[in-house]
Amino acid sequence: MSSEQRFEIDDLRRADAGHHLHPFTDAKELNRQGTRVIVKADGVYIWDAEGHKLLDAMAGLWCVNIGYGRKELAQAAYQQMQQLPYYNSFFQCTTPPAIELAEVLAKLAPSHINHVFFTGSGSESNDTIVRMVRRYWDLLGEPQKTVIISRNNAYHGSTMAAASLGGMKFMHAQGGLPLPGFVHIDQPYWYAEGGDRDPVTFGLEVAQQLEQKILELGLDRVAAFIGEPIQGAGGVIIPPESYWPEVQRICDKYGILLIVDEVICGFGRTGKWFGSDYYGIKPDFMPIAKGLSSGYLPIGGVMVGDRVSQVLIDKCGEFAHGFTYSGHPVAAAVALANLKILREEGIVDTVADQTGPYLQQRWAELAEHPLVGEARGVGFLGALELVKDKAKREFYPKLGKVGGLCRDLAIENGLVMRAVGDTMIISPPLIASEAHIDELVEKVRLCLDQTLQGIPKLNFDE
Ligand code: PXG
Repeated sequence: MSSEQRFEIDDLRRADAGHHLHPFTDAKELNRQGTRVIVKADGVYIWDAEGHKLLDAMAGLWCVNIGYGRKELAQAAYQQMQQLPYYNSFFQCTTPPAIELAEVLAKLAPSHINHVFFTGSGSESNDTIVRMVRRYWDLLGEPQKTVIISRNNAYHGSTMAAASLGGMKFMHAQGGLPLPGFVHIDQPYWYAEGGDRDPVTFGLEVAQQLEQKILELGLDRVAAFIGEPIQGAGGVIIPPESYWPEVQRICDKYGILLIVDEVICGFGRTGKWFGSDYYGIKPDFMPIAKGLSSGYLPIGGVMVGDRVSQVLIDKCGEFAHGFTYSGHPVAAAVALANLKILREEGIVDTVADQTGPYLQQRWAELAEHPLVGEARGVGFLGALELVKDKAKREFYPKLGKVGGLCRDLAIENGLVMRAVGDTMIISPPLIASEAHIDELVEKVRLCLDQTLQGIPKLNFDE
């Protein structure tokens, strides 16, 4: 695409409204407003078809870790497409990029994780895990161990099994979910649900719900627990420090499998390669996607720990599962180029030692704003709780009104920031500099001021 390319926005919007069904979108509402058409990007910025420049503080959808416009990834795709655009990994075949990527991932992952099963997305990764978990227990002579325990307000994808793993009530309300075999406990969301308990006590209590649920269902039925190290789509929910050690203890005590969803936290988002490294947890499975290719091409995978991979390898025979695009050579080549940049440019360490602490320091300053009840973050993740009463941790009525206003103002101010209810969230590209962080924080502050001014005009009765 040349930078001079012109877009007929009205034609594009008409065609979009006529033929394109968008994900997680109210189509009637969107078609009334007209979609925002993004036409180019560079570094931490994106541009829409009308020429507006926006600082993309969401890194696309939590994925463009190395930032936009890296020619090395385009080159890797171009070369691999000329050499071999496609071949599969079925029927005793595979391709060099898939092999090399598996080896690189095994080196990056915690030392007890040495295998990967490739998929096309995070959702496919989680569906794959459900099948692997069930197969694992079946092979060990416990086929009745099928239940996976997850958390309310978790997000693990949109396919039937992944949405069942997830704990989004509004998703379950459509299509008769969750499927049988998926059970949810409370999330470690202290700010909204901790009441008057201190965070450490609350973290322990919600972790111990796992133990109670195992005992209630019967250990003979419970196969695994799944959680994101930090919930992303749920609102950048950072568990109290007591939470993950207690979950690990319970999984170890009862021998159930631990699935740590790294789709957002993986590849540097927390300042470590994986959220599991950040929290010192030892997963049996890590679903990965997004930052694996920085979103340049769709690719995901399931990192499988030795405990499970040895059983699958030794006892399974054919594991009857796979995707046309498992280990796609072009996507794998792009992922390799992405990981090379992350490693050679020291991007993960920079997030850990320099820009991450700087972002967190600047982000924490926003807690002084009259609208902000809490400013929290880890690495390159951040959240602001917009509240009516800071002391009582009380939200405005009709969650989403104030957040929605703030998000819309952000767009007007040249910033992509998301609202989950009244929680504003960010997940910027990992290459954002201190100057970008300053720009981000100043824009957020302006949005907060304007939101505060706009609240009296909101109709909370609608
Ligand atoms: N696990 C986690 C933790 C995710 O965040 C998935 C799995 C599914 O990945 P795929 O590649 O199938 O989309 C995700 C995806 C949002 C939002 O609104 C977040 C995601 C996807 C769509 C919207 O924040 N995360």
